[in-house]
Amino acid sequence: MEMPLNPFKRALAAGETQLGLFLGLADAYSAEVVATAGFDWLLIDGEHGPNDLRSIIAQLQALAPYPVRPVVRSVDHDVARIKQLLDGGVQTLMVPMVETAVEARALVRAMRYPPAGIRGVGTALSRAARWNGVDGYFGQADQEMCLIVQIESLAGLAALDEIVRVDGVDAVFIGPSDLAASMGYLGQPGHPEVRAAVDGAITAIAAAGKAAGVFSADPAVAAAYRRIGASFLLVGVDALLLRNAAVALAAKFKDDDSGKTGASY
Ligand code: 3PY
Ligand code: MG
Repeated sequence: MEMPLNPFKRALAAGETQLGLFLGLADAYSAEVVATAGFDWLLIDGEHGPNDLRSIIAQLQALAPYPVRPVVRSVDHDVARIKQLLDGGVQTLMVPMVETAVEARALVRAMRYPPAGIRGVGTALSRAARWNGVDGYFGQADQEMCLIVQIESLAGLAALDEIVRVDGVDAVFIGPSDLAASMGYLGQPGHPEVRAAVDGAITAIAAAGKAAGVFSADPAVAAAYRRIGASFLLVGVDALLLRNAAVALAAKFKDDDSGKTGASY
């Protein structure tokens, strides 16, 4: 069978705007519900979301029939864990907390087979190669890999110019929450100094010819990031959508019903 291609990598390279949502519920069934919503990409979160390898693969399988691009965020930089994600079929990997060009180069190598990198060979066991069913897998695997590094600390910002120039880094995603914490503004990703730092980073990434990404659930802020060059955005979190709708519904009926409890349907 043919090599599965990576349309998200191509969309980022073409500068197409990609709107996405965090998947933090760690569930294939809810991922499929979201797949029907019209987002361009979905971030299966292995850093903060309660995911493991099996739940990530199950979500990839659930999303596969839909015209939405999956991206997986790894828990950390660990090469062995990254190898399992790649073998599980992850083609676009987002890695949190990248702070040096050395780290970025190591991540590029983790995603490539020798001689370009150090990815281990186990295609008989890997969904990525469809268990040896993909013709010419080794000749095509590296080029379909897409690496998104996250800059989300003062150290990362200081090294941004070098990191963005690393060959094999396809895109850089700014994490405003961790960046705010690193700047002394824990819980204030909208603080003017944090906003200015995010703006500066997006401008620098775009000027270097790489795709710049960022998270904001505030439509006005997301639009402002787009205007200065962010091309791929996360604009919400599945768990929050569910919770906010549940809170609003509960409040609405409690208000309507003078505080009576219990529900029938
Ligand atoms: C952050 O804000 O720290 C993230 O990782 C995602 O936006
Ligand atoms: Mg973060």
